[in-house]
Amino acid sequence: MKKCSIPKPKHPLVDHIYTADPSAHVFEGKLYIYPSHDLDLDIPSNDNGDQYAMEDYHVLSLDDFDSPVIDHGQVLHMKDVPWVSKQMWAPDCAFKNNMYYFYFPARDKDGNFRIGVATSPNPAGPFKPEPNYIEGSFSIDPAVLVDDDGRAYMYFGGLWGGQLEKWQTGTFKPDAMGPAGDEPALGPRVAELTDDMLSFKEPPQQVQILDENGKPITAGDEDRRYFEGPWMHKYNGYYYLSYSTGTTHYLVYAISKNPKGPFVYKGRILEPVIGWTTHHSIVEFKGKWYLFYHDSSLSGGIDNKRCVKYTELKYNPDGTIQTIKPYD
Ligand code: FUB
Repeated sequence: MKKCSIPKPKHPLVDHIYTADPSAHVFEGKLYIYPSHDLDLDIPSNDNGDQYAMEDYHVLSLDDFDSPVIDHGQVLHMKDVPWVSKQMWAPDCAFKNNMYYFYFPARDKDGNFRIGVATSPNPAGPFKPEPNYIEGSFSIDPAVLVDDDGRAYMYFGGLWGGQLEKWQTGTFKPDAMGPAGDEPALGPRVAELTDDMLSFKEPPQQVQILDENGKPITAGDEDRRYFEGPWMHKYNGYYYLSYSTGTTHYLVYAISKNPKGPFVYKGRILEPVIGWTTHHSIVEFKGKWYLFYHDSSLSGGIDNKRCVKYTELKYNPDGTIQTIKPYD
């Protein structure tokens, strides 16, 4: 366990390790952040994401924004997960049944991304992995919402290195491409979880994201179409699905009255950050809302050496989110 300094908005939360893809939650009255742990490796960037060669996870926590950040150390390593071959990417954590469930994507022994789960009675881990990945899981970036009625939903999926294009038929097709520019974009997938949080209750289904006229956002609409990094939160009775647009580097959001959609596109949350990827979570803590995100500023712009940051997020009276400029 390492005690770090008191965090400042829009500054790296910690600087003794590289961190990315923060999933923030309030557990036991504190803020817990579940990030990817970027390694200090010099690997050329490519569209397959080979530069993101992470091997383990740490958990960060803070009592409040005027308290030091605690790094709870390594909570899971790939050598302890029998099905994993490499690349432990963006995780999330959920609480139910008096247990913490840590969800993480990684490549299996065939090189396909799958999603696994590991458990702990403590939000800071360590987490004990299930021996196999969740049956029926594929692609990357799990985000789990435990709804007010106790039902839990996993949102996941990412294009390119995340392989979502290759799962359009429900089986892995190594040569499959995404839709043409004028066709509906691929959406993230959603599956309800079983009560024990360890399996899918149903086959994952595609989430639809529509424009203001009720038409599906097209694959060519790269400022608005889904790319990766889904997050789900609730505000004033609406489900807010937020995500990265990948190639255009925005964080955007769409809303619905139903956890499975369809969702209607509403706008931009965060303008592009330093580095190729942008990835986030949104959490309410002590009556205010916060955006946790990352950029590559700590390494001077290297894609695979990122740092988690936070800033306050504000809603307008009509429920829309005020766009954040990361460097103002
Ligand atoms: O950290 C590896 C990958 O980069 C994540 O899974 C994506 O969301 C992107 O942030």
